[in-house]
Amino acid sequence: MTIYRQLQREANAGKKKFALLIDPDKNNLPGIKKMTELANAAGTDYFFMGGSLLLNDHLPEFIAYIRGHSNIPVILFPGNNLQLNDKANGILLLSLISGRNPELLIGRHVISAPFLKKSKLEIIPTGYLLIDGGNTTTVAYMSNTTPIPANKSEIAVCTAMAGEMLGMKLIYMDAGSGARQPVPPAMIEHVKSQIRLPLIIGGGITTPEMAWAAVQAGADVIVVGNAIENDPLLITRMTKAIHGG
Ligand code: 1GP
Repeated sequence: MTIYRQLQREANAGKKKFALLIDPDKNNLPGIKKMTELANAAGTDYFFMGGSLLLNDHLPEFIAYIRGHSNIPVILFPGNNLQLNDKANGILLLSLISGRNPELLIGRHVISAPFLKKSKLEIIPTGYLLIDGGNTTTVAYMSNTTPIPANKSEIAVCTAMAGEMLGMKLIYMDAGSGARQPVPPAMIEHVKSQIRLPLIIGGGITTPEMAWAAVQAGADVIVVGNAIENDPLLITRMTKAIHGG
C-alpha cells in the first residue's frame, strides 16, 4: 500500500501520526543515529527531511543511514530543489498556496518534474499554508510570502478548500520552524471541519501537551523538529502523546 493510502485510511479511522522533522543543516550523523534508534523504539510514524536552506551536503548520507536502520518511511519535505533525493520513500510536493509567489506555487515544480518522474519516489501533492506564528520564521522570509494571520481562520479555511478542489491530497498548515506560537487549535478545528483531506500541523510545537491539543482539534499528523533537536528524548513522549498514550 502507498504511504498516502495508508495515511488516508488511518486518518479516517482517527489514528494520529507523528512525523519527526530532520533539518539536514542542524544535525550530524551521531545525532541521526540516536534519533533513529529512539524513533524505532517509540514507533514514530514518519521521518520528514528538509529545511529552508541547505548549508551542507549531509542529506544523502542521513537518508541512507535511516533507510538502512529503520522501516519508518522517509519523506522529503523540501525547502528547495537542492533537497531532492531519490533514495527517500516519498516526497511532499508542496505548493505554497497561502502565498502568491509563482515560483513556489508552480515554478520549482516544473524544474523538478523530470527528476521526480524518473525517481521511484511516491509523490504526494500537498497544499502548504504558512500561518503567522508570532515571529518571522526562516520559511516566511525565504519564501517571500506573507503568512495567514493566526486570527483569520476563514482565510485558512478558504485556502485549504481551494487546495482540495485543485486536487491536492494533503493540507499542511505550518507556523514555521521555531515559531513562537503554533497553529491555533481553533483554526485547526475550523479548517478540518471544511475539508476531507488528511491535515498536517507543524511549527512551534514544543511539548506533548501542545501536540495533543492540535490532535484534539483535528490534526492527523503532527510535525516536530526544533524541540527534538534540543531534546531527542522528546521523541518518545511526543509519539506516545500523539498515539493517545
Ligand atoms: C517546520 O512544521 C515544521 O516546517 C516543524 O517546526 O521545528 O518548530 O518543530 P518546528
